[in-house]
Amino acid sequence: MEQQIKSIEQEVRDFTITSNELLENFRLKFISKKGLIPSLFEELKKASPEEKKKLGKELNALKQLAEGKYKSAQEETENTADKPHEEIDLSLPVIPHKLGNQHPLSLTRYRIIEIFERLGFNLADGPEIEDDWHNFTALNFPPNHPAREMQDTFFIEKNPDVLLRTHTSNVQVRLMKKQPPPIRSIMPGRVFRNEAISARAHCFFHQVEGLYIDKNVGFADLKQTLYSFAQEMYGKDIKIRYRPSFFPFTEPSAEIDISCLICKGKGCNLCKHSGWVEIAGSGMVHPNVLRHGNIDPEEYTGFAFGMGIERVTQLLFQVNDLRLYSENDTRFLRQFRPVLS
Ligand code: 2NL
Repeated sequence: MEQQIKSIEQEVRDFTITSNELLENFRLKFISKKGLIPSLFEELKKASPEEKKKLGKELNALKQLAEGKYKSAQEETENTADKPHEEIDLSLPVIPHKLGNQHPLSLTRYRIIEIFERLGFNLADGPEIEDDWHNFTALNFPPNHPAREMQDTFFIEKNPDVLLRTHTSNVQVRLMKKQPPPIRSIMPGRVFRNEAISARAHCFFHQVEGLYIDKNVGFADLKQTLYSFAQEMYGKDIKIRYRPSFFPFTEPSAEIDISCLICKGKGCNLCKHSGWVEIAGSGMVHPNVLRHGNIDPEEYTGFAFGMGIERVTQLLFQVNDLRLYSENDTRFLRQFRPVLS
C-alpha cells in the first residue's frame, strides 16, 4: 500500500491542469468519492493498528496535497481558463493617470508673488491665531472700532483677547518689530471674518499685503509699484486710478481701481457700468503704526497695500461665486488645469 501511495502522489504532482475539463478530470480521478485517494482510505481500514498509524499519516498528506492542488488550480482556471480572449484588447490606449492641478487661488498667489519678487519684495509669514495687540492695537484701530466686535471677528478667548486674524497686517507688525528698515515684503495668507456665507462673502479668504519702509519712500513709489503690478497681472494696456479712502493704519489712504477687463471701460455687469473695478486698498503707513513697530516716523516713511486673492482670481477667470473656491468640487477645480499637448 505504501507503494501505491507513493505512485499516486507522483501522479498528482505530474498532473497538469490547464482547463476546467482537466480540473474536473483531476477531481474525479483523485478526490471524488470513487477516486483513488478515498479508495485508499477504504483499504486502510483493513491494515493493522501500527500500519494504520504510519500509512494514515502518509495518506493524509497525500489527500492534502491533492486538495491543495485542486483548490489553487480552481482559482487559477476561474481567472483565466476558458474565458474569451476578446475581453483583453491590447490595442486600447492605457487609462491615463489622473493628474492633479493647482488650486486657482494658488495659481493666482504664485503669480502675485512672482511679480512682486521681480520688484524686489521678499516673502514673510506669520500666525493665523493672533492677539489683540498685533491684529488691532498696533494697527491704530481705536478701542471701540466695529471690527473688534464679536459679530465681525472670531474670538478664541476674551480677556486677554485671542482671535483669528482679520488681515495679514499682523505679519507686518511682527516684521517691523523684528528687523529695522529697509523693509520690502509681501505677506500672502488666510484671514478670517465673522460673516454669513454667500456668493459674495465667506468667513475666510486670502490676502496679499505688502509693506515698503525706507528713508524717502513717498506716495509716488506706491503709485508706480502698484501700476507696475497691475500691468504685469492684467496686461500692459490696463488703466489704473486711485480713489481717496480711509483705513485706520494708513494716512493718506487710497482705493485702487483698474479699468474693467471685460468691457475695457465701456460699462458692463462686472463693473456695475462704471468701467472700473476695485482691486486693492493702499496708503502711507500711519506714524502711529510705525511707532508701534519701533520705527521712527521722522526718519522713515513707507507705504502698504492689501488685496484679496479671491478677488484677483475672480477678475482673471470670471469666477462669480466665492463658495466655489472652498467646496472642492473637481468639476470646478479641474478647469484650471494647464493644457497639456
Ligand atoms: C484691503 C486693504 C490694506 C494695508 C492693507 C497695512 C499694514 C500695515 C500698515 C499699514 Cl502693518 N497698512 N496694510 C494698508 C492699506 C490697505 O488692505 O482692502 N485689503 C483687501
